[in-house]
Amino acid sequence: MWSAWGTKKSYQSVRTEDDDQESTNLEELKARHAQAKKSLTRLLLHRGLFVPIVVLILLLAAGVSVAYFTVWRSSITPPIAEISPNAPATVASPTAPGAATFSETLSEGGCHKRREWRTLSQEEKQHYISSVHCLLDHPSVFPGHAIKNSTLYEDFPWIHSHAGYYTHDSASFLPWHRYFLHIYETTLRRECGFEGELVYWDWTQDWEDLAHAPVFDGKSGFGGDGDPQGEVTIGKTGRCVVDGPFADVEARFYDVKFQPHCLSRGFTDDQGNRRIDGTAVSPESISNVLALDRYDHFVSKMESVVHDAIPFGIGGDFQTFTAPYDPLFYLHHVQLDRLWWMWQQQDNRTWEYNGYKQRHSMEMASLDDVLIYQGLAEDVKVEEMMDTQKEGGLICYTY
Ligand SMILES: [Cu+2]
Repeated sequence: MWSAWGTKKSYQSVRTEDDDQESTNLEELKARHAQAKKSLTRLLLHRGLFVPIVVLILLLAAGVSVAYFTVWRSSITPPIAEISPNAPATVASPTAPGAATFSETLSEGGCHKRREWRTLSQEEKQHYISSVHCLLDHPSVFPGHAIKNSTLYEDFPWIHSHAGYYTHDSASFLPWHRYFLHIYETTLRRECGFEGELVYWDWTQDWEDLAHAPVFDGKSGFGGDGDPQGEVTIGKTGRCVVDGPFADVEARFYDVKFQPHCLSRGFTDDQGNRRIDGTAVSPESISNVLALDRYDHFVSKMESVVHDAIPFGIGGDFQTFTAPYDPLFYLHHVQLDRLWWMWQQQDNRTWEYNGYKQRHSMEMASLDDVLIYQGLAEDVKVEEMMDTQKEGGLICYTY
């Protein structure tokens, strides 16, 4: 036979010599094997074991097939919860990859920095948008309320048009909205897996052509103007927003009136020009407002000049007290909050607070005043909203 160190050639020559002997052995083996097979079959039939063994083999084969099919199916089919027939194709999962980059914005004080919309990556924009959109899939926190069977998304315009109404035209305009934004942010995190911070729209960068700002992008933003060919839904110019991820938003209220309609905007003028006047949010206008040194003067100009320009320019839902139906409301108000924060940084004005306590009231404002949220969250004192980085405070962020 072939020795371990032999070449292939030497093996072949040895094999030729042993050929006859090997074929004899093979015949003998075959005969023995046939004999053994016959004996075994006879034994099985004789003892009545043949049928139970065949059944056992068939059962085992079936079990293996079912297990294999289950594993294969789960590898190609996502869980049912992920297949929502109503989810728009442009909306990614709230835990989209890339979301984690939001968390790399810690300031020196350990609080997160809020950023401008256009500095976000595509993934971060998608993550923000899909987190906001997710509120539409959650039930209202007000069971048995006037907005029964509504969504968590709708709770925010509801509270803004009720409790929030009284804070406009008063000192509490800024602190009330500061906490309102915080409630929104924590709701997004808790209910929708949001991993970032709220973002702002710095309109001073677009003031010369607000109507074409990146926030209105139909693919990477919040959709554009209402359809100029469409019918007027609300107000004088509000028409259905038909592009972007929020074109499916159904607003049931217009201010305090029950008037179901599509999310609407209207900034195309009678001549068909898409235009929003940005004079009030130009860098010059903003620096004039930031130069005011009394809180009551500052808050008044902030609301009546800077704040009003955007909702009245965009029109539709945004221009009334149910403005938070428009997702841009939040980016606009974070920018207003940022300007207040900038104003507070000058000359140690963090704790400056004066003016009238609330709308239609002649009572003077104080840091002890309570800001009311009617159950959307716990009420808080104005004092809690003055420093965005107070140790042990309710809020922790910077710009
Ligand atoms: Cu408001």
